[in-house]
Amino acid sequence: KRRAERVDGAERRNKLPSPASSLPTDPALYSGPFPFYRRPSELGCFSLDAQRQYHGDAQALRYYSPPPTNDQGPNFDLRDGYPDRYQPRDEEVQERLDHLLRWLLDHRGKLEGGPGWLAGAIVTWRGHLTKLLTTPYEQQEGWQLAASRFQGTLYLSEVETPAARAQRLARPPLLRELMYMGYKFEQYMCADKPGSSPDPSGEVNTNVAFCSVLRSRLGSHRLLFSGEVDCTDPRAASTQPPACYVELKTSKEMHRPGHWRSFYRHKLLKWWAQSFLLGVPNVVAGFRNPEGFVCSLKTFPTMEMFEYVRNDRDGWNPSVCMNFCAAFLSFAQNTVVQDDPRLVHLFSWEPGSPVTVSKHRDAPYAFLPMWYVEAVTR
Ligand code: 0WD
Ligand code: CA
Repeated sequence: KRRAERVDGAERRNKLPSPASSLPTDPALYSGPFPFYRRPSELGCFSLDAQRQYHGDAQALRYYSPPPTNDQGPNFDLRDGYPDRYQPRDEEVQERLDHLLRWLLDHRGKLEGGPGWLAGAIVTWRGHLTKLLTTPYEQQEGWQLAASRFQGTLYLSEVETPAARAQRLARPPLLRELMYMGYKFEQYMCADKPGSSPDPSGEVNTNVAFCSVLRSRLGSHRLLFSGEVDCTDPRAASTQPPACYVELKTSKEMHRPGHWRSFYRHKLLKWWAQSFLLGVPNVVAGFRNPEGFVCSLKTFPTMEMFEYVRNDRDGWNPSVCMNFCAAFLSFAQNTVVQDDPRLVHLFSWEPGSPVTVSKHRDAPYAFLPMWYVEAVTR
């Protein structure tokens, strides 16, 4: 009996600290100094065509081609072509990490940092990291992230929450048109070739995408992620990606100081998080009037966005965003210890609550496809 107790005690002492069961998201808990974030470097890219088929090249990359600035300014009708020249992507198809895994399968043997690098990395979409960055300030929409460890690497893939799915299926017609207008703006601002002009007479097909694949590091967390890039600026000071990339956005025209304040507090936070992660230096906004016309453009350098809220007590702080993201990645690394592509830890968050975890096996949460697991295992 005494021996059994001793063994128990020894086991207890040798046991690794059990991971926390939840993670708080209050901004006040993450207001330390800005953590280390390695300047993202592009490892490669891929394209998705009009049929949403993968190509291991830059064929879908477009070129920034703003209207000449000598006249009165733009007059883009964002509703033109809706709905007859609109081919929206089928949102019922859950692609999860598939396209990024296809790229990784083709390039994993030649990654810089050597063969061990990937085993210590986190693989995900940039959009998932954006959601983590904005979590301490988000008051509307929760999220779910599925996590699996496989050959050391931690893979993170978003799961559509039941609320988000319900909202998507009940999306009001005006909101559908507003989504189209964002893509139409891209068509007015981008050309297919470096020297040419935009052609707004064609179709808007949201299956088409150009994705950059990058490497970075947040604190001790190695990152390999991919993000969709709107266009490259052939006249940018640096021709080296991601420094030549431009993000395009539309937003409502603003007329009162209160409108601008609210824009800085909410929209600019999301714009900053998305472009900062990938290293996109400029976001070009088109402001649309109530009739759906863009009559003014404004460039927001990503590194200057924080200045608009620096002295605002209800503003956001980049350090809080990055510290929370680093804390979540540590939380996930410490929670997902078993190496098993069929095992999923589901991290769930709703505004006003901490991040919680649940454990699942196989369908519907397992997301690493068999073609990937088998190809990497052999
Ligand atoms: O599996 C999933 N749950 C998700 C997959 C969620 C979000 C995106 N994706 C896919 C998209 O289909 C796309 O191929 O990942 C790729 C984009 O990844 P990302 O760059 O990490 O995503 P994000 O930064 O959220 O969005 C970048 C752009 C958007 O631009 P705006 O200006 O609206 O932020 O990607 C487009 C959109 O143009 N985009 C999408 N396009 C089609 N379907 C989607 C989507 N679900 N989400 C974003
Ligand atoms: Ca965009």
